[in-house]
Amino acid sequence: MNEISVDTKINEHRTNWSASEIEEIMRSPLIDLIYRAQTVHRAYHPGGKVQLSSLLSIKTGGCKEDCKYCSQSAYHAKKTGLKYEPLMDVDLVLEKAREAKEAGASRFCMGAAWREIKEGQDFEAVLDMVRGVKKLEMDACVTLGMVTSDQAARLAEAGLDYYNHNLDTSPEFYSEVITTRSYQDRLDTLSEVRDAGISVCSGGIVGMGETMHDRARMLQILAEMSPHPQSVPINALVPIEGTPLGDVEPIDPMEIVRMIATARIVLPTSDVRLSAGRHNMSREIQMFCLMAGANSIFYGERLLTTDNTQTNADMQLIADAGLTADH
Ligand code: SAM
Ligand code: DTB
Ligand code: SF4
Repeated sequence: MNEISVDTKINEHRTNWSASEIEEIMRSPLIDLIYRAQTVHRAYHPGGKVQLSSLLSIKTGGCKEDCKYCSQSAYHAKKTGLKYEPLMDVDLVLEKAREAKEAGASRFCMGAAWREIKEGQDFEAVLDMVRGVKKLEMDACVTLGMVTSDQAARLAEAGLDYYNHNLDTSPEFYSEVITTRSYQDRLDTLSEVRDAGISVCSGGIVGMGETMHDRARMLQILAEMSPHPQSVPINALVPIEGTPLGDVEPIDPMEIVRMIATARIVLPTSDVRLSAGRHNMSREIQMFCLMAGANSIFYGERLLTTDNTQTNADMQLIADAGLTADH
């Protein structure tokens, strides 16, 4: 990739974006949007690297939250038929981490279908998992629901690099999707994570019936954080049969490209991850997302409860784009 110069005055790192400014960018002519996103991307992330994170569901199903998109909520368990699985053994998790590393992932993300962390045996086991992943010289990431300051401090002490907790959508649309915890709860968890010195991984989902304004609002709130979240996953809704959002009409894939490009522009230093939903996207759309500034993907054959793209296809995609995997 050749480096091109960028006017950093126009494309600077800001925490005072308004939602309407962001929406205007998102709706701008596609070629202008992509050009601007590429310009920011090359200035802030030279080198053409794609970061690879592997996911593992360490505790599956039976969650007390009612997130309408999620296969793991106990509210939809009868209809989804998802099998509940208790917390996995530490050794088995570390075996999976080792496999992910061998396949080329640099980060291992462990997800638990918990509303919040509870002190005790399970939390102690998760701390051991974090320590084990660090011993493998991988970045460690967990997503465990809400955390207290004490729990965040213990995770930091164990060596945790990233904590994933998504805003999911705008504050205005949020109550259409989740009613069992508030937007403020999410922001509070993110503050605890930040204050503990752990890098924040926070993004959301497109394709749940939200407007472009909702998407811009979510990006505005992420961009208000200081520092900006180090990692921003953009998920396309994976429609799961039996969930309330299981038969939502899929959005035009170009809207995902627009979301990625806009995230790249307003969050210039963040890693923007093209996350769930790639399985339903063409190779060309994924390529477009990489051109629009995505510099990270979920890598590995499974996400949490659904399939992801095959690893060899991902390696081919990265090579064909003229990029390289960041090990
Ligand atoms: N229980 C924890 C929590 O919600 O914070 C951690 C796991 S949860 C599955 C992590 C994130 O995955 C959600 O916030 C949501 O953004 C994303 N996600 C879950 N199900 C999804 C789906 N069907 N399609 C797209 N994204 C999804
Ligand atoms: C995130 O933003 N996406 C991941 C991760 N954080 C934990 C989860 C995607 C889940 C997709 C649906 C599933 O496999 O259950
Ligand atoms: Fe539970 Fe997380 Fe799924 Fe919501 S997204 S139901 S909190 S596992």
